[in-house]
Amino acid sequence: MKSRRNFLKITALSTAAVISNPIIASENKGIENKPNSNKITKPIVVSTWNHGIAANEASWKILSKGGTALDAVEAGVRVTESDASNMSVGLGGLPDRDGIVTLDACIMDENNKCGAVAFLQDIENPISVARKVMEDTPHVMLAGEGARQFAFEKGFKKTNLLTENAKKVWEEWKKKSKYQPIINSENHDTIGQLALDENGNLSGACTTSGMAYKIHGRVGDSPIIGAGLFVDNEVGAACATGMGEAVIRIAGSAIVVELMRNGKTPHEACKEAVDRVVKKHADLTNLQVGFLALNKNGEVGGYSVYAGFNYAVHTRSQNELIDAKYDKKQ
Ligand code: SD4
Repeated sequence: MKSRRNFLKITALSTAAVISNPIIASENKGIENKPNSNKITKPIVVSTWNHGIAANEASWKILSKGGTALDAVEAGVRVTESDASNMSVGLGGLPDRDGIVTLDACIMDENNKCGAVAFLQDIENPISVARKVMEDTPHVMLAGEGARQFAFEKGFKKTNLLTENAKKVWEEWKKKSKYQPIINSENHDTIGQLALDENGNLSGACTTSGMAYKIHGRVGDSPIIGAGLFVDNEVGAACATGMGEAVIRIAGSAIVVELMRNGKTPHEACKEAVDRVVKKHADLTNLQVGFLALNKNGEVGGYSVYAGFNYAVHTRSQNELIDAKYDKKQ
């Protein structure tokens, strides 16, 4: 994601938060925590990408008052979903190749309860619909028109998600694209968020407009439990960003959690999952994938195929952006 920083506009709130907090942005440093069960960092919330700073702020309002990780992650990613200037999540997200914005999201709590929506249209906050699927139905995932109808039944309002700006960008794309979905490492940036609350419970959320200009009906990893997100309250939580197809192929987030269960640090687990992505794909052109993980001790790690992935970490002392370590420069 070479020019991702140009592509993604940081919101005014994010900018303020970045300015007021020190940024660790040193080249390929990342966080490399060693397990230390004597010291648990909690509460803590972590999110993918620059927009994670603003999302973390919203989550922190809940976590700092002793609120649950589940409430915190829902509130956090709603900020990104409702930010029309963000072109990769929720309102204002780039559409599919037919000009239709379709959204994917999932949420998971400390009891292995989970809910998801895929290929959802016309709803600004899919994460909250996913939570309703989790809490009000016996199912895990609703998709497409059924998910949309369910959202209306639950009182969600119909919203036009295609902003004038996103429409203009799509119209430009159409001129050159010949209607081919192009997998481009610069046209997507999901928010995945993981939190550990004061009671030591973990939850996570993941939400996206998916890959821009995808074929109508395409669903990525982000709403798939075990791919875009996985939480096991005994061990830790993980989420993914980047090319969803590659994440699904290795059951990415579930693998990261299993690796932590087997003793890896969050950093080591994310690295090993990335190694697996690299090993399983002969052609790595534009194949960016990043994983973010948080364990029960509040230790954090992130790793990506290519340089450019970053994540925001909010603890009692700060809300900071960290550049993940990576496998390849470009
Ligand atoms: C997808 N994984 O739809 C998402 C896109 C993404 O950072 O994460 N971008 O494939």
